[in-house]
Amino acid sequence: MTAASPPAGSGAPQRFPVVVVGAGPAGLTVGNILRAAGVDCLVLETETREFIERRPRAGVIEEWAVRGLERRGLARNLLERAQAHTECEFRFGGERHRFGYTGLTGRHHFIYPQQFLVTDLVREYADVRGGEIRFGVRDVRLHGPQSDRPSVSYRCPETGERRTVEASFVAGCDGARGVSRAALPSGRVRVARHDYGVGWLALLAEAPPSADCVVFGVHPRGFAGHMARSPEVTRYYLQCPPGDDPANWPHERVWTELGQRLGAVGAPPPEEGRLIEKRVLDMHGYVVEPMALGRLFLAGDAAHLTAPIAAKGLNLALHDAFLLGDGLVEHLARGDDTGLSGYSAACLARVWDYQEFSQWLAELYHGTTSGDPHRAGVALARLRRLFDSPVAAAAFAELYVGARTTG
Ligand code: RFL
Repeated sequence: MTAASPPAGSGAPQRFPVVVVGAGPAGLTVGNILRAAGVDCLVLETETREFIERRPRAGVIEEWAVRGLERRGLARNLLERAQAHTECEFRFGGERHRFGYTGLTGRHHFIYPQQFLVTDLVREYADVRGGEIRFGVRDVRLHGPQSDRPSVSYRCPETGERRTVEASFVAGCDGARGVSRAALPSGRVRVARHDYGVGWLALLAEAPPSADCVVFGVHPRGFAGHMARSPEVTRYYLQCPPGDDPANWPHERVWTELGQRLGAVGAPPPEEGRLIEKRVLDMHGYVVEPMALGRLFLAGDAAHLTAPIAAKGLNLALHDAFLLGDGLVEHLARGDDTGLSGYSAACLARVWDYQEFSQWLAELYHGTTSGDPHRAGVALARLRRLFDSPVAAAAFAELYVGARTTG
């Protein structure tokens, strides 16, 4: 099902059934679902292909999300190369506390760096399924998203000319810093925000993982996290003041703090390596409601940001993309509007579940260093309960692997 469209550069606006703004996990998954159903679409991306294929971010993907990719023919490399994790470890009071979530839920996590997934998705979309994608576009603007004929314009990277593409639907998948969200009229949407009041120094080290699972250090000096990414690269986090300057964290200080905050009896010290990424993330989240108006549908970080506290953002982006891709195909191929009309509510149920879990977990990580003895006592009670109440452990495990609702 392809729409006749004049070639780019001919002067006349091109027309596509769907224009997808942003080639992250959300946009590329939507594009792949559309192409698999023979629906023509155009993906617009401000960065180059080389850049998005190398941009490191997430790494923990929930099993339902992987199965969703697999069902859509998008998980072949992931299933061959990803590690499966079944446990995590909390370190507090100088001791290690192992938490086996797969034993409680039957589900596990896949560890697969986000840039590998993006590489797979671009290749499948552009090189295998024949999808059209324009990289390096500038100054992207959405026009008339609530009209029957929305369009997207951009400046061509080669000529600097402004080009306009008409669409039946626009998928706004351009992440937290994109332009799609702002195209929703402010009087018709609500943006609910939450500021955690802490910063995390996000680090990537050229070093193998120092443990066989994700490790959370809840320490009087602040939270620290260890997350495997690949045999050569490991992600670490260190709680820091919001707005802190990464320059305040030279190599020596980083590894000393990681050693202290992740230290526990019998735990090997973190294996040091060159720090190839060092940035401060001010922990915050937001949710846009509704996620769609007229013919503009937001998906992923464009619609909701979940601070990486519980490693949920990429998973939510995939959940949205599955629902949006399937809903668009149902509408365009069969005239069935059920998926599109229920899209926002179906996404938001999982979004709010994950926002709640992130807040709950943030308090567990940061309460002890809040300076408030009441919050500190509550945080430790919450932590201990995971290991002495099977019911509390089961509830945590279900949310940690995202098993409460299905994708
Ligand atoms: P993305 O990945 O940001 O992709 C959006 C794309 O849109 C492009 N773009 C535009 N394109 C056209 N026009 C414009 N005006 C545009 N503006 C931007 C961008 O260049 C980009 O290519 O959004 P998407 O697809 O919604 O995916 C969301 C995820 O990337 C994000 O939620 C996760 O990375 C969050 N996250 C994690 N999520 C997990 O589920 N598990 C994790 O382990 C995890 N770890 C993390 C994370 C995020 C992190 N950072 C950097 C905030 C670790 C970190 C450090």
